Order: sequence, then C-alpha cells, then structure tokens
Amino acid sequence: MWLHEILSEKVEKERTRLQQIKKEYSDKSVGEIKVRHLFNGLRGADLLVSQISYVDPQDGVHFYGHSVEEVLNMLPKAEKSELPLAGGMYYLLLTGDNPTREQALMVEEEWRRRSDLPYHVADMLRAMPRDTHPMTMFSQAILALQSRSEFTRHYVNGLQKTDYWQPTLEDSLNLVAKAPAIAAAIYNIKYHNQGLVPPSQSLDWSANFAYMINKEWDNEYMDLCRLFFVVHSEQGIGNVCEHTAWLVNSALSDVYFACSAAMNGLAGPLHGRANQDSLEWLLGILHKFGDCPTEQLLEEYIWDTLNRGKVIPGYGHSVLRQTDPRFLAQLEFGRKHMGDDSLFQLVELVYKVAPRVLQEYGKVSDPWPNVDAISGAMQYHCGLHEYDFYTVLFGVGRIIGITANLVWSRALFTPIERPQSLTLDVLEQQLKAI
Ligand code: AMX
Repeated sequence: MWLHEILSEKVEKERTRLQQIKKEYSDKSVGEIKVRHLFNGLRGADLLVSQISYVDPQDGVHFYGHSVEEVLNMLPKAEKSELPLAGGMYYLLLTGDNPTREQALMVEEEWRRRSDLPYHVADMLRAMPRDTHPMTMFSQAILALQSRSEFTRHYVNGLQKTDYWQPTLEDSLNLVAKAPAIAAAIYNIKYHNQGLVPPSQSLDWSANFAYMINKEWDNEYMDLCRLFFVVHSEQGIGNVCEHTAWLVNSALSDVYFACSAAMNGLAGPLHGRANQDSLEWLLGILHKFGDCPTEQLLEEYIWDTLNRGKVIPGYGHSVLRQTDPRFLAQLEFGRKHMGDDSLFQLVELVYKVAPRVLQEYGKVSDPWPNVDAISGAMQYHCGLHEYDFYTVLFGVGRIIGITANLVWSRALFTPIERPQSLTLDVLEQQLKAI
C-alpha cells in the first residue's frame, strides 16, 4: 500500500536516529524527578517521547513544529470549504510532511473504502440498554472490532518485530475509517431509534459523520465537523487517553484494545467529558437568567460554582498556561457562523470573566479556557442537543492522533512500559538515606 511505502523509508531513517540518540546520550539526564512529581500526577516531568507532537505551555500543541493555526491554514481544504480535510491531517501526523491535495485525498480514499461497519457491531450497539452512556457504547464498539485486528492475526503467525508497525498501520487506517460510522450508529440508535445510514462514497471523512446522522443538507455542520475533528486529533501522548493507549499498546495489545481503553479515560469529567459538563453549565446559566446575564451576575455565578466546590468546566489545563489555541480556532469559527446565538455570546462572556475570577480564586495553575469551553456550545448550536454524546465526537477526532502515535510506537520498538512503584516506607527510607 502506498502509505506503507512512504513510511518505510521514514521508519528506517528514524530508527537510525533513535539508535544514535541512545548510543550517545543513554546515561545523560533529561529533567529531574522530584518528590512532588510522585504526588502531582507527574505534572511537569519529561517522561515520554512522541514522534508527532509537543505541547508548549504558552503556544499549545505543535505537530512536527506546526501550531494549530498553521496547520489549519496549510492543510488542503475540503471541496467548497475553507476547512481542512482530516485525511491531510492524518498524512501530516504519520509522515511529518505537509500533504499535497492529492495526498490528502488519497488518505480520504483509503478511509472511504474501509469505512463499512460490520453487522455484529451495529447489532451489539442495538442490544445495549438505552441508558448506556454513549462513551461506553463507543469503547465497546471499538473493542468489538478487535476480532479483525491485522496486527494480532499476523503476530500469532510469527510476525517479525521490525514489521510490527505495518499491520498496526492497517489496523489504524481501518479503525479511523470506521470511527465516524460507529459514532453515527451510536447517535442514531441511542437517541433516535433509527436505522443506520451507510457512509457516502463521495464525502470527506469529517463531513461523512454529518451525512450519517442525516445532516447531509447542513453545510455549516459539515464544516464544524471538519474543524472539530482536526482540532481534537492530537495533544501529545501525556494526556490520559493518549497515554492510556500508548501504555496498553506497549504490551503489544493491538490498536483496538488500546483505543477502546483510551476512550474509557477520555470519558472522565476532568478530561473529554468536560465538553458535556461545560455545555450543561452554560445552559444552566441561560436557564437561570433567561438569557445571557450581565458581567456582574456572571461573576457571581462563577463564584457560586467555585464556592460549592465545583470546577469551572472547560477552564484550566495540566500543561497549558495560556488560552488553548484549539479554543481560539473554534471561537473564530463561532464568530463567523453563530455570533447572534445567546449561547455563543455566553461563551464569549465567560471567556472575558472566568480567567479573572479564577486568578483571584488563587489555586488554579491555568485560568484560561481549554478546547472544551466552547466545543459543546458549537455542537448545540448546530442542533446536536444530546450533550452526553459530545465526548464520542472528541474520541472520533482523537483516534486520529492516537493511532498515528501507535504506528510510530511500534516502528521505533517502544518497549513494554513498566515504571517502578515504591511504597511510602521505601520512599521514606530512600529519602532519609540521601
Ligand atoms: N475550576 C475550579 N478549580 C480548578 C479548575 C477549574 N477550572 N482548574 C483547576 N482547579 C483546581 C484544581 O481542582 C486543584 O484544586 P485542589 O488543589 O483542591 O485539588 C487546583 O485548582 C490546582 O489544579 P491545577 O494545577 O490548576 O490543575 P490540574 O493540572 O490538577 O488539573 C484540569 C487540570 C484540566 C483537570 C483542571 O484544570 C480542571 O479540573 N479543569 C476543569 C475540567 C476541564 O476542563 N477538563 C478538560 C481539560 C482538557 C481536556 O483534557 N480535554
């Protein structure tokens, strides 16, 4: 397959580079592990290496050195749209090269021909109780595809370690290709008790999700999908879902096992579920005040939320110390398309007021909005009112970044991850001996 050929050359080059780094620097230190890191969720400790992306505390995520803004500008655009083809993003994440339009379309074509959802997955989703959380359905559906893993099939037949990345790439392409169809199936089954719509053979991957939930007439929503999936695709491998996938895959559990596990981490309120929580919180404000409140009333509401011991969802980040560029990219889209919506106006007002309040509150390391402070409001504006579903959409986008990282993880022979764990007794003994 053509992507295998392009990557083969790069894999050889990067393996040599990695060998060189290991040979020259194996005994050198990078950063330091302090006792605080053991108790702060390893915040600030340099412990993982991704081929693909780095999150700068001030400028946000960079993909092979390109910022979110640069990537949105430089990637080839979907037909009759100013927004990028997700296929171009995948090409960039896998190869490090800025794709031509033809290359982006070739990835889209690969996905299209792999996009069908097997019957057993749809049957399983239909059989699940209606009150099952959509993220549970998503994780289960990915797991149900595991029986088709090319990696596992080849592995049991004696696949060589040098070739592990190749069927991992096959699994990755297959899973990403099916992700919008899985999400659409969950949406249609859970909320609308509807039959499944097979993917269109002419639309791009992002727009196809809109098509499969019967919004084929809605160009604005198709564009929102194109923006949403690309900005949610990748954020370094230290965040909960990507690190989970990385860890699970390090045991040579295939892409399906790894991504299903990743989605369980993404489902948490401190991570991907924050978009659902953020929307609920914003709607609560509109409900209480009947419309967008004054700055003064909003400030009081934010204090009230904090004083009740709750977080302001969509604000704060473990790495970022500035407004998340993924928030800004969506804000720009919102200003163009939904400026007269009171929900969007509230998002803008919260952006004005909350950072000031959180700074005054004192203990928050990052008072600025992250990607989740706005993404739910935009989905809601476009008619997706089922907000417990939003994290599934986050997951669809994130599978792009996760799987690209897993291909490189296998290509560069990432070993099984197994940090040492101490007991408090052993830790105290070691510290006293210093
Ligand atoms: N509102 C209120 N309090 C907050 C807060 C917020 N938005 N963000 C952080 N804090 C609190 C923390 O709960 C913590 O309180 P504690 O000392 O009583 O436990 C204190 O401030 C210090 O935390 P921190 O160093 O600023 O953040 P962190 O690295 O521990 O956590 C995060 C980061 C994102 C979990 C946190 O900012 C948060 O809970 N935000 C709200 C939920 C959210 O938006 N999550 C999505 C993040 C992006 C993503 O993964 N999708």
